[in-house]
Amino acid sequence: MWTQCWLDYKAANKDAYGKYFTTLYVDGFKKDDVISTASDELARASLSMFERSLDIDISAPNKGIIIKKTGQELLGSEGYHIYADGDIAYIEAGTPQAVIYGVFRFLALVRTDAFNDKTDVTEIPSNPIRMLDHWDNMDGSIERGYSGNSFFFENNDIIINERTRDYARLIASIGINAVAINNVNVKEAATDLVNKRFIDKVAKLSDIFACYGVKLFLSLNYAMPIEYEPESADPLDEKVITWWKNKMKEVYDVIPNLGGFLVKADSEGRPGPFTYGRTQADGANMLAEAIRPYGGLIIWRCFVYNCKQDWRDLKTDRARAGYDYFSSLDGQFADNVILQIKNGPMDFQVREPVSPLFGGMRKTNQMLEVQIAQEYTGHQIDVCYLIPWFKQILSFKTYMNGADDTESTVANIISTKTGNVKIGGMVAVTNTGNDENWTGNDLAAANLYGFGRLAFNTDLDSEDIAREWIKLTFSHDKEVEDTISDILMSSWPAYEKYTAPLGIGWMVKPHDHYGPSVDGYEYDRWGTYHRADWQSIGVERGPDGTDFAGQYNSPNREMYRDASKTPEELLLFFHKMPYKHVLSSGKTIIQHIYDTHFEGYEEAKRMRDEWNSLKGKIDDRAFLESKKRFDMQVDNAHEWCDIVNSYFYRKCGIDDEKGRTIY
Ligand code: GCW
Repeated sequence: MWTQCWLDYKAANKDAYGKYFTTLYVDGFKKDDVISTASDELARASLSMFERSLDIDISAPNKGIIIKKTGQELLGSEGYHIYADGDIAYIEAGTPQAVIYGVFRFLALVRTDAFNDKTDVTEIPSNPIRMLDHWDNMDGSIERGYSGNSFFFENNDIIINERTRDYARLIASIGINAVAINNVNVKEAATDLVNKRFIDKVAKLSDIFACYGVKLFLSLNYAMPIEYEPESADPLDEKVITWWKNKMKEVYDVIPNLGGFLVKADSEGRPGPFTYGRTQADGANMLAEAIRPYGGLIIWRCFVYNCKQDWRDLKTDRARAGYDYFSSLDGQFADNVILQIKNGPMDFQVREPVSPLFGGMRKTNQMLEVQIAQEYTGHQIDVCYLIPWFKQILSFKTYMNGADDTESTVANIISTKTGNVKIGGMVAVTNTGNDENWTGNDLAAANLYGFGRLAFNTDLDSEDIAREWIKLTFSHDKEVEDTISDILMSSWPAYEKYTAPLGIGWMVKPHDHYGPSVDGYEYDRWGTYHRADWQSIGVERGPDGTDFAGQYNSPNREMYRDASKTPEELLLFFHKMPYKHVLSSGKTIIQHIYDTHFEGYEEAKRMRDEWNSLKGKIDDRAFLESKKRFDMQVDNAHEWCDIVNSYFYRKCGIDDEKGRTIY
C-alpha cells in the first residue's frame, strides 16, 4: 500500500465544520466525470473526517455545501471562489475543472482550521500551465529518481491501477493541470507509446487524468521517423512532414484529449534538427503544424548544448548555449509551441543565475523548468526544501523592456502577464516513485506540494506553504509545526553551505551527483568547471572570459560583468577570483569556503537533532523514515566539509583563521 500524503483525511473539527458536511447540492453543472470526481472527494472527506456520508440534494439545502456554476468572466476557466454564508459553504467556479481546485482548496482550509464565516477566497491560477515531468522509463526505472521505481511503467508495459487514480488526485489537489509521464530521453519501448502497441493503454491513462482536470502529455522521440519509411528526421523533408501528420492523426483518433508532446532534441546525444542543418524552430514548428488540427501543444526543451567540450578550451561556455541557440529565433516559433527553459543556464545546481533566455525572448511562449527530483540537491536523502529558491527565480527582474522595466520578472513572463504571448507556465521534473510515501523522504513531499501551490499562485510565501503542508501532513501541534517549518526553511541554505560555495556548482561525484568530488567533472567534456588553481577559483564569464554575462539585459549585464557588482552568492559563477579577495562580510573567499562548510555540517546536525525531538509527536513511520535519512545527511555534510576544505587548503595553502582541523 501507499500513503495519501497531504490528503490523508484524519478527523477534523466537527464543532466548527460538521454542519457543512451534511448535504451537497450541485447547482448549474451537469454531472460529468469531473463533477463526479469532485463530489466523490467531498463525500470521501466527509466520511473520513466526520464519519458522515453526504446526502446529495436535488434542491438548495439550508445547510451543507453548494457547488455553484458562475460565468467565466470573473473566475476564468480555472479560478474559484469559496465563501461561507450561514450554514452553507459555497464553492463557485465556471468549469468542472475549476470545481476540482475549489473543492480541494475548501478541504485544505477546513483541515487547517482556516475556514470560517468570514472566509472569502478567490484564486485564479497565475500560470496557464502547471506541469510535472516524469523521467520514468518503460523498464520501470526512473532517471534521477530517488523514490523507488515508476508507478506508470514496469517490464516495458504500462501499469494502470488504483495508484494511478490516487496520483491524479494528489496532483490535482495542488492545482497541477498537465503531466508528462515518460522520460524526455525516449528510449526503446517508449517510442512505441504513440504506436498501436501501447496507444489504447495511454488513452486509458489519459481518461483517468481527465477526470481530475489533468492533461496527459508524452515525451516524443524526435528521431522516430528515421526508423520508418522516411528514414530521416529532417523537419523540412516532405516525407517526414507527412509522416508526422499521419502519426498525429493516428494518435488523436485514439486519445482525443491528449495535451501534446514534450521534446528533447539535439541534446546529450539525442538527435534533432541540427543533425540536418535546420534550426530548433524548424523542428518545433514542423511538429506543431502536425498537431495543430487537434489543439495539441509542442513543448520544446531549450536544454541544447554541446556535451563534448574540451576542458582546455576556455572560450566555449555551456552556460551560453541556450541563449546562443534560441534567442535569435524569437518570434519564429508557432503559437502552439512552448519553449521549456531550465531555471539556470547550466543544470539545476543548488545556485545558478536565472537563464538569460527569460527576458531574452519577447515573442515566444515560455515555460520555466525546475527540478524537484533532488538530483543535485541531496537525492531526497538530504532534506532540501526548494520553494524559497523557486521564489527567488520567479522574482528575478529581466528588464526585458529596458532598464526602468521592473515588471518583467520571470513570474510575469511565464504567466503571460507581460502580455506578449498567450500561453506559458511552470513545470517541475518530479520527485515521485512507487515508494510507500511517494517521495522517498517524507519531507521531500513538501517540494511536490509546494511546487503545485506556487505554480498556482506565485505570490504565495514559501514558509506559509510549508506550514500548510505540515498541518495537512503531520499535525496541528504548534511545536511540531514550528520544528518542521524551521528544518524546511533552513534546509536549502544549509545544503548550499556544505556543498558548492558562491555559485560555483558541480563539485559532485560524476554521473551519480550525490556526495563531493571537487575535480570529478573538472577535466571532462560536460562543460562543468570550477577552474580552481593555487591562486584563484571561478569561471570568468565577464568580457575577459566567455562574456556569458553579456547575454543579460541592462542593468543585469553590467552587474554580472563587473565582479564588484555581482551578487556574492554568484560571484564564482561569473568571475575567477583570488582566494584572498575580501567579501562584504569582511572574510576572504577562502575563509568563506572554510566557514560555510563547517557551518553547513553543524546545520545538518542541528536539523537531525530537531527532527529527533519529534519522536512520539508524529506518525512513527514518517518519523523513522526521515530519521534514517537525517543520519545519512549528517554523514554527507561531514564528507563534503572535509573534502572541500581539504582540497582548497591543499590547493592554496592558506590557513584557516580559526585553526580548525583541515586535513
Ligand atoms: O540534469 C541532466 C540529467 C540528465 C537529464 C538531463 C535533461 C533526462 O543529469 O539525467 O536527462 O539533465 O534535463 O535532459
